[in-house]
Amino acid sequence: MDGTSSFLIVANRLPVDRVGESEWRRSPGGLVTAIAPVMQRRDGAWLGWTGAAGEELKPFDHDGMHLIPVPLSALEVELYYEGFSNATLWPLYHDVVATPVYSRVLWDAYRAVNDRFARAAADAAAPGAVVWVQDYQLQLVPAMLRRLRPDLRIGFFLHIPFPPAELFWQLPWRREILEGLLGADLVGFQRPGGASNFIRLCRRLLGLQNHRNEVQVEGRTVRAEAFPISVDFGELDQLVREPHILARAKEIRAELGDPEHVLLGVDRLDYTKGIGQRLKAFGELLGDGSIQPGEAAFVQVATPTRERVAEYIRLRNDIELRVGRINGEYGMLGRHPINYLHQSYDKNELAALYRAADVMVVTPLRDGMNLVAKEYVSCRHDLRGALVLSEFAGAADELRQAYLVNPYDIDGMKRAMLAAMRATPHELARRMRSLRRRVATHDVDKWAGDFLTALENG
Ligand code: ADQ
Repeated sequence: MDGTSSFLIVANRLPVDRVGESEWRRSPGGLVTAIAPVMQRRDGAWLGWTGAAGEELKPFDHDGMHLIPVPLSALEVELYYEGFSNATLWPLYHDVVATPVYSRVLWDAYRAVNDRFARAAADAAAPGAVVWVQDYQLQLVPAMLRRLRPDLRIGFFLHIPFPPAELFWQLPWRREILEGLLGADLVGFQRPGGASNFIRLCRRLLGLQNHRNEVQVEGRTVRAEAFPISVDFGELDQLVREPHILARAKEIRAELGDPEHVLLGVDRLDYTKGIGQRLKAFGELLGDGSIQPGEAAFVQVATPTRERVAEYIRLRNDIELRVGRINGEYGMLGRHPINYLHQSYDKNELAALYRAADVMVVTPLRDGMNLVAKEYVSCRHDLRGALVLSEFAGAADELRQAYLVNPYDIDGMKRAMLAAMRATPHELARRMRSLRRRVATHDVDKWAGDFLTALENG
């Protein structure tokens, strides 16, 4: 029997986190903010996992959104989520900066969980509903869902990079993944390069015909296109003007000993983010005397993430060793050049940090977009502050007035950090004005609107 929702989001996680025993709180983050109003307007539902293994919950309402939990067993969390999603697809799609694990057991779990999500979506969707599937954990859902419900309008958005054919080719299940995505009417990517990689693979691997960014599959047209995701510029811009944020930003600088330059990194502790490379560059600036101890402080906030996956355990050890070495060598009693925080922060504290930082250092080795770069820009209406940004982040396509760097080039990063620290207020304002114009006119609302318009009118 068909369900009743005319608009459905299908994502690995539900947009809520548990607080206490039975209370829920809306998760922070752009996707929820962008989509919540559409959900409320359209009698929408959101299908996803609660984040707790082995939990079977009935659908419930929260914050004007209808939420449909999809259960995962502890073993499925290990094989589908930590395994195929985060130890196979994640490194493969990020330039194989870590070695992907190819295992048939993981693949079987991925397929089984995707099938469960597709069935739940088929049950929840009203006739002719619009269904928007999110991200790399659910790439088989579009085709599985179309088989069950050919009446639906199906969109898919990939939040991470889509790799070049030469890398994707490694995947033993490359055909299945491509065919899974081709179940959608519209496949969205962060960058135009992702869309063209996808089209090229459809041609070479599946022998499909294409006309520009459209491929023909079994009499249907599938469109591939870039929709760069963004942040809620207006909300951040307002938040950071509040007196308590400004006061906290001042306090942060004082706590750091009021150095001339505060540099900041904010990332999940992930090997794609280039945290080690940026700390190495900073350490060398201290080592070769380009900056004096006490002149600059580096704050690195690294959110704990995927802590049971082997590569992440290794990475944490590497980073903490590096931080310890640099602080040991260049610190003074009570003053460390690197303030490393392996913690998650709330949005007020993050906004204050953004406001306190003279140089925001965002140097991923590969990143779908990188929202931190756009959040920083949104928080600098004072037109101060410099953004050092990796060419390998999707955000580099739009934020052309950042200090763009190749994170593999340590000397280049050192030069960019120094240039950012030494820039005149006039130069900083000129760059920041242009960066802000871009983010203000291309916020997360526009992202969701553009995708849904293309899906429904395509
Ligand atoms: P992520 O890899 O998680 O996202 P990013 O885009 O930077 O990377 O988003 C991280 C979010 O988490 C930001 O909103 C940031 O403020 C927040 N965050 C980071 N560290 C935090 C901390 N210590 N405390 C609190 N919040 C913290 C994936 C892709 C990206 C893509 C996004 C959205 O890898 O390339 O931009 O999805 O599509």
